[in-house]
Formats: sequence, structure tokens, C-alpha cells
Amino acid sequence: MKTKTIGSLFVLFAIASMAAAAPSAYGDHAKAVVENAAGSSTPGCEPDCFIPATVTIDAGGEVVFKNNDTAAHTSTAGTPTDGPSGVWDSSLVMVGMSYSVILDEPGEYPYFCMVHPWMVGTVIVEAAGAAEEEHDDHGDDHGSMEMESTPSVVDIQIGAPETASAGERITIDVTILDGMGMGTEHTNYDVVVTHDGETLYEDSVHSHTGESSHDVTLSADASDDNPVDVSVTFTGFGFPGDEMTGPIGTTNNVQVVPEFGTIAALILVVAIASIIAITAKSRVSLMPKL
Ligand SMILES: [Cu+2]
Repeated sequence: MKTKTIGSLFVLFAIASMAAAAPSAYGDHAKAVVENAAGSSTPGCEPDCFIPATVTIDAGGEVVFKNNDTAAHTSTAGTPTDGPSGVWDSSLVMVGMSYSVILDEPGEYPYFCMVHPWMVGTVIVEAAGAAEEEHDDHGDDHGSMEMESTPSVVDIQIGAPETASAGERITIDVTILDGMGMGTEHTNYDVVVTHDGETLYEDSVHSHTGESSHDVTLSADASDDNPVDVSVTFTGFGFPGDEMTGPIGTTNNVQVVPEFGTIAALILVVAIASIIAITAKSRVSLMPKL
């Protein structure tokens, strides 16, 4: 995560310098600078421990947190009561250093200092509006920014039933998480289910939550020799028709190998045990009559 953040910072600087070269494309709120109030490591600076405590940027704009105080601070998205939201976290910013973040999604983002929880602030990200159209002409810039907010690793989780026999409808659950185990958004992937050399099910999914369920009816029993293969391939983050980002091509597979032999054997054992029990009982009850 650290290295990714550092990587993103380079992207940020690259974008920042482009923004400086073509300020008109980014409007007035491309960048905001927030400083830590002097002496904010002891309470009493409220409500202006971050100066200014509220800043507004356009979507895709940058907030730079400068630490000109005499103590280390963090800028961590979230609130002291609910904890970090995960949108950004500077970790400790040493005296004289700064941290910057680019925010693409419009909204209101509260943040705080993890070390000094009385230090709170807000970043407001406004939809870029007219500036957005101009900015979209710069296809390359747009791409870099998308990458900045896109997970570079995906964890594909596939849930499938333990048993599967002919005619049964099985449900396959797919969940795509990012490298931190968090849910993903605007997630695209292909789901393919094959059994007995036959493709039973094929779907290209666009999921807003990175989750989906698929019902598949089997034409034959699944067995050790004849497992149901479920393959999920990540095809990128983005809206259909957009340029896709992320670790495209990441694949995960599971086989539904119902331990059919074992289960059948167990059922048989139980059945035999019951027959013996019933027989024994009936003999006991029949005995006196005879
Ligand atoms: Cu602090």
C-alpha cells in the first residue's frame, strides 16, 4: 500500500504540473492547500486546527496538506468517532513535509488527524461541470487519474455449493475485492461454468458492488472425474463502453467436486444403521407375541 501511495504521488505531481501548464482546463478549484495550525498538537485550536478547515475542489482536483507545525500530523479521511473511511490516509506527515491527494468523486469528505483527534476538517469535491468537458479532451490526463483511484490488485472470491447432482440448480456467488479486502465498484468480469466438456453458463457482468450471483442447472452429476469448473476473469473497472482499468485478466477458478462418493457412502451407512435399528426394535416388539 505504501509503495502504491508513493506511486500515486508521482502521478499526482505529474498531473499537478500538467494542471499548472493548462490551468484553464481545470477551473478555479483544481487545487487547495491546507496547513496544520501552529500548536495544534495540543487541544485549543478547534475548529481551525486545519487551515482552512473546509476546502472545496473540483472533481479530479488536488488537496495538499502542508505540515508547517512543530509536530507530526496525519490527514486521514473519516471521523474520530467512526475512524478512517479509507478514502485517503497520509500516515504521519513530518514537520516541513506535505501530503497530497486527488479526489475524483464529488462529495463531502470529513477528515481528521489520527494523532490529535480534535483536529478535524472537511474537503468538498464538486462535480466539475463545464470544466469537465474540456478536461475530457485530455484523454491521457483522464486515464492517469482513473488509475490513481483504481485498485491495482483484485481478489476474486467464488462461492459454490459442495454438492451438485444432475438437474440441480446451483448458485455461484462471485465477489471481487480489492487488495485490502474492501469491496469494489463498477466492476466487470466474465463468469464461465463448464461441466462435462460443455459450457453450461457464460455471462459478462458489470456490477456496481463487485458482487453477483449466478444460477446454473446441471445436466449431469458432478463427480471427482467430472467436476463443475467455475472460472471468473476480471475484465476491468469502469462503465461499459469506457476504457477499462485495473489488473485486467486476473482469473480465479474453482471446481465443484462434490465428494459424492463420501456422501453417498455416509447415506448408505445411516440407512443401514436405521434398518438394523428398526429390525431390532420390531423383533423386540414381535418377540413377546410369538
Ligand atoms: Cu495532529
